[in-house]
Amino acid sequence: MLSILFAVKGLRDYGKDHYLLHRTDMAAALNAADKLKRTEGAVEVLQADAKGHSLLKKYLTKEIVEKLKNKQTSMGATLWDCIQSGVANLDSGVGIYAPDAESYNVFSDLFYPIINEYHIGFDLTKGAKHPAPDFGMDKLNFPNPDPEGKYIISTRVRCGRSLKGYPFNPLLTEPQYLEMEKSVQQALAGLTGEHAGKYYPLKGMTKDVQNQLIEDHFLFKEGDRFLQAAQACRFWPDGRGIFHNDNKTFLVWVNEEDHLRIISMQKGGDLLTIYKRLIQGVQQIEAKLPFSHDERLGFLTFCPTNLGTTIRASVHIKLPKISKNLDEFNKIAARYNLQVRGTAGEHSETVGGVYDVSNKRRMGLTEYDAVKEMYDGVVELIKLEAKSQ
Ligand code: ADP
Ligand code: DAR
Repeated sequence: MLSILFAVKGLRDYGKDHYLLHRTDMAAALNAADKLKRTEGAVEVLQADAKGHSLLKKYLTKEIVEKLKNKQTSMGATLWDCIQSGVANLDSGVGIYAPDAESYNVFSDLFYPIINEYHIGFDLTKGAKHPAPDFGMDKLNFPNPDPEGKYIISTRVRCGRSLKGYPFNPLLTEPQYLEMEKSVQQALAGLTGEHAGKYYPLKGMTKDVQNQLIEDHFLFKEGDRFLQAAQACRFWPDGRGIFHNDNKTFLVWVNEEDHLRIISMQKGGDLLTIYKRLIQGVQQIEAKLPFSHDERLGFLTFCPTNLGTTIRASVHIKLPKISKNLDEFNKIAARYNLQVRGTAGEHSETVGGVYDVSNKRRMGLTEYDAVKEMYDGVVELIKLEAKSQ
């Protein structure tokens, strides 16, 4: 028991040092022996926290640690690089990230059961393969589910893309961040029509401009402790930024959690217009930049929850009757494979009863299916709200 307490205390102290060092290259600070020691203590730390409910806690066993602790990918990723965030943040929901594309294969004994559980109904251990990309252009039909604007405040559809040949955050060097930013900025400068816009590096952006963009839900938040502990914030804000068109209805995040987050959004519930704008934007960008795609996993991302289609289609919606009790609301949403987030997105609370409701699944279905799953679920939630007392 004493050893567990020391392990937990050590990690808690380690956690503090961790955040102070996130601006430097942590790989130098945490050598291989450090990483191995923490990996060997991880199961005890996770299991000692009674409140923890992460998928990492559920699936990281001593047997898996023994089997994977000395493995490395060709880019040098270790098991510790995958699990460090979930061990430092015991309240994680998932708790694991891939330091590079190869990690999904080298550490598949841990990634696969976590992927199978998160992406409901998709089972890699039974040979499942993510379907080929299909935006469903031949069958788009999403009439506005709330034409009178009684419930839906705004709608957003985003996807993630990784640049082929580059690792993910924990292994990226500062020169790589800068070179990726340069090549993405050049590609985005060539966008035409309603997608044309301007790139704004985070470095040099005034705090007022940055905070207003975040407040308006256009720009990613800063200081996410899960990403910090995953070594996703090193050299911040170098190489990070946002592209958007004049109307801020088409946006691209550069080097936040993923290399690219491509976003289409606007006020109201006109999902069809928003989804079409995203498709056209992705098609323009993929003609200029090679994306990292896997035969079995689909489009590759830093977090396993975003693999496959990488699509998160969401509405900001007010459903005061059925969302009165949040636990109940989450259960209702889960019936339609929907996920409820707070007004400012992940790890946030609701403000004024506005919830971010989106599809949870991103693997084992097509891009069209993922968007339709959100659409169909939101239609049902509105019906339930309308007939509730
Ligand atoms: P992601 O969508 O990239 O996975 P988050 O959950 O952090 O990440 O959400 C990112 C931002 O997008 C947050 O500011 C969130 O409020 C905003 N957002 C999500 N859905 C909508 C929506 N339908 N309308 C407006 N803003 C939205
Ligand atoms: N915060 C981490 C990741 C959950 C999924 N969200 C992402 N990838 N933004 C957790 O384990 O809770």
